[in-house]
Amino acid sequence: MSQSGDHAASLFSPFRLGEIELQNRIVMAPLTRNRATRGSDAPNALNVEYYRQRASAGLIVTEGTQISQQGQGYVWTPGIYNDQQIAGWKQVTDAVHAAGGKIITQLWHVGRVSHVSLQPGQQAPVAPSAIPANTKTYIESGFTPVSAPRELAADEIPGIIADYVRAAENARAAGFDGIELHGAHGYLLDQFLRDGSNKRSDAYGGSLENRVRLVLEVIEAVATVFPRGRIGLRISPVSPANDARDSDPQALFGYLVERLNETGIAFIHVVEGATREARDYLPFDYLALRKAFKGAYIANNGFTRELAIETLAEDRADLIAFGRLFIANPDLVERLQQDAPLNTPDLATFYGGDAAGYTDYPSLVEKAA
Ligand code: 8OZ
Repeated sequence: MSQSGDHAASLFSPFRLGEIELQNRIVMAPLTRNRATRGSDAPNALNVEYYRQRASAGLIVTEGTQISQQGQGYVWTPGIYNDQQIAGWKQVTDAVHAAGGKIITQLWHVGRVSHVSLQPGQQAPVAPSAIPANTKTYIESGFTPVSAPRELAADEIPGIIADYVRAAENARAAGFDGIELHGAHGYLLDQFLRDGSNKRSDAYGGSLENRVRLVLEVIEAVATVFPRGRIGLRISPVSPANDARDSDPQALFGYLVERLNETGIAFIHVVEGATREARDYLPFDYLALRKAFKGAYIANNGFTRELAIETLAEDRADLIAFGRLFIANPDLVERLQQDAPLNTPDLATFYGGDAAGYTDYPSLVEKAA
């Protein structure tokens, strides 16, 4: 029998992720969709329906959700820093739980990947160092280069950590099963990790120990709100997304994982290769990270059914996160189980808009009707 015949079952078997019981090994990856309520950046009924439709995933990781207005980098992304946003998210978690699913939120601070029009008082975005990223964001008027950032003063860092703590408290109040810290794709935490964006000479820059400091401090701070078994970190070791660069990613992420073991967090969620592009973009030993890390390993980026099954069979991951396939297939789990054909995602409706290309992809049942 083919590998998919013999080993497919593991993809659909339950898994205990730290303290979270999952019904299968399929994770819905965090996906930016820019459909929060305009003006408040609070989740709304359309967002509730979108997540409810996808509740058969073993675990949903919400789209990146800014911990503060300063942490926002794109228009119409949801926040989790005020009561209206908490109330919106509560509707989402209630709907997912009622449908038998589990959902954690991805806490996000974009750092230098922002635009003055999104920032409090139209100020410059913040970063470890005053180095602009060579990347674009989108604002109401469309795609635009990001604004030049200013360097964070050391005495501002406790305020950012406090924003993470408030966001974690809000996530708990909103009924989430846990939190994922967005440490990938060239956003704030990743900017601190990497020597291409972090040129600081204080305790947060220079040595590996100093560059991982902020991530570890944020973890310790949010661990006062959620148990460690409900906290994870997303990383993208070689992805060039948003101008992320480091002179030695293998050493950096190898060291980070050793330090993460001391924290006892439940998982790392690893974007393998270049985000949305080649998995073999640059050589990197992901298996070394998996083996070094004591918690669970969620693998992501460009997975097919076949590769997911093979990856679990070879014990290269505990869980597989699918992004684009979940955009187009609300019942992805059912389709993978049946090895049924998949709907094709429509790039034109990924970012912003209404129900079209968001909640109107048909399930197998709807298609048959
Ligand atoms: C696509 C568009 C905007 C943001 C990421 C949060 O790359 C994002 C994102 C993706 O992690």
